Amino acid sequence: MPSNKDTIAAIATPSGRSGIGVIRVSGNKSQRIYQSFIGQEPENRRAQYSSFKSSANIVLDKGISIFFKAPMSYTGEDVVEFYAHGNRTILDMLLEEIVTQGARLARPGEFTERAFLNGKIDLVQAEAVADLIDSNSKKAAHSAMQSLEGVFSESILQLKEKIISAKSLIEAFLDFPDEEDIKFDAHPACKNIKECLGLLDSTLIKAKKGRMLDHTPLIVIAGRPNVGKSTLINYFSGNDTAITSEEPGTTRDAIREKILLMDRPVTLIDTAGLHHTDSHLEVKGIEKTHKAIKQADLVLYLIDYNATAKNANEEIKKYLPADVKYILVRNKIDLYNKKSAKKEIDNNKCNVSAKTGKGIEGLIKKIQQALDLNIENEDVVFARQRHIDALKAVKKLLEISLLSIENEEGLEVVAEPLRESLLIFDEIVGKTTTDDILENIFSSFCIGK
Ligand SMILES: Nc1nc2c(ncn2[C@@H]2O[C@H](COP(=O)(O)OP(=O)(O)OP(=O)(O)O)[C@@H](O)[C@H]2O)c(=O)[nH]1
Ligand SMILES: [Mg+2]
Repeated sequence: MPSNKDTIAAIATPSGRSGIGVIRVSGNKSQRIYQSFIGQEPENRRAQYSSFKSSANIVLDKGISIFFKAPMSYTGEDVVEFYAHGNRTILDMLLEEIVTQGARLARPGEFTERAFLNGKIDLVQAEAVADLIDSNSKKAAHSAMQSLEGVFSESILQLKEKIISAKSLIEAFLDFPDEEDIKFDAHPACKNIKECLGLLDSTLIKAKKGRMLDHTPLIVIAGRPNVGKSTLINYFSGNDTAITSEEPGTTRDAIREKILLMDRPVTLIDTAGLHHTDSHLEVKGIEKTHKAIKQADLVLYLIDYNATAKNANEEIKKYLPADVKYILVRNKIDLYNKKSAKKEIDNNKCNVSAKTGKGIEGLIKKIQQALDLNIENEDVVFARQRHIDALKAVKKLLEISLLSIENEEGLEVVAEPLRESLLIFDEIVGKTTTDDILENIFSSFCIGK
């Protein structure tokens, strides 16, 4: 049975060739393992260049090792890191040797789990470590880094303190026996709870926006055959992702491409043209188009520039479910004379040429607006769903408490929801937690972190 007392080891860099590969060891056997590898006692936090030798005195590799004495280490335990050559076979040999010296292989996220259990970081910060590693845009990385630095935990603490003071204001009156006839002054407690609700609302807005950073929106390019769908995906991806041709019905399968739109990753799907056909293959492709449209966060519905508004409306009605967000994109404007090209100011309409790139910048802005992607300069919190759910639960409890004050219910009834919300805050930062929650959080980490 694995225990928190075991010394753990893992390769902390991805497999494949690289300049260096890192092996990390944590636990009370770290010092002994260092000594056996390097042949001398470690100096705390000093980089040492030397051979890494097996217990049979064979040089396995040469590199740098650093020993971090507890508690001033990532995990809070004795830690040693070996920086070897980035070759999987070498790293496997070194790891095998470390295991023979008494360490066991670490589970995913076990180093960070120990950092949490040893009080080096709270649970929100531990989650931020994984979010930072998984982040796929500058904004996401920046927000995860802020959480790791404790910004989100600090706002949780502020909320908690406000509730504690509201609760103590109420509990102070609970101590007076009824006969002393001292009347409860609800005003200060109400003020605190209302301030807390205001702070909670702004934290929830930031957290919900931050949640978007974790979601890669799906944008489906749809329309009748030959309107330029594949040409558009190729323009966005900057390469020949899809075959284009003047022959209608060229695209048969849905083609996915992940791109960055103003530093935000989005998935684009080029689809088979929508129309009535007897071709068995095309029918299969069109079924996939309908499926993709249903899953889309946004559809770019392409029509030819000279299509009438009536035709466009009929197509939209026929092919797009009512609840799907879409932008009507008139393509091939390069083929039409300037006079007839009117500027589209409508938010869900846009004129472009997928061939020349004309109007694409405007289309990108409309996509950003439609998907609310434009959070580059906004203050967001890289929150997880469990944080949002917890904050919402606290909001409900505070509202119940306020209502109880207004209804002049007993002070015990007023204080109880405040007590419950404090427990929720403790769960967010991991002051109280269950094995299931920890297992859920740390199992999604990579090995070696
Ligand atoms: N002039 C001009 N031609 C375009 C433009 N976009 C696409 N085309 C041409 O229109 C034809 C059809 O383009 P595709 O991108 O293959 O059209 P599609 O909608 O993917 O067609 P299917 O896959 O058959 O449904 C090709 O010959 C393209 O070169 C544009 O903006 N201007
Ligand atoms: Mg196509």
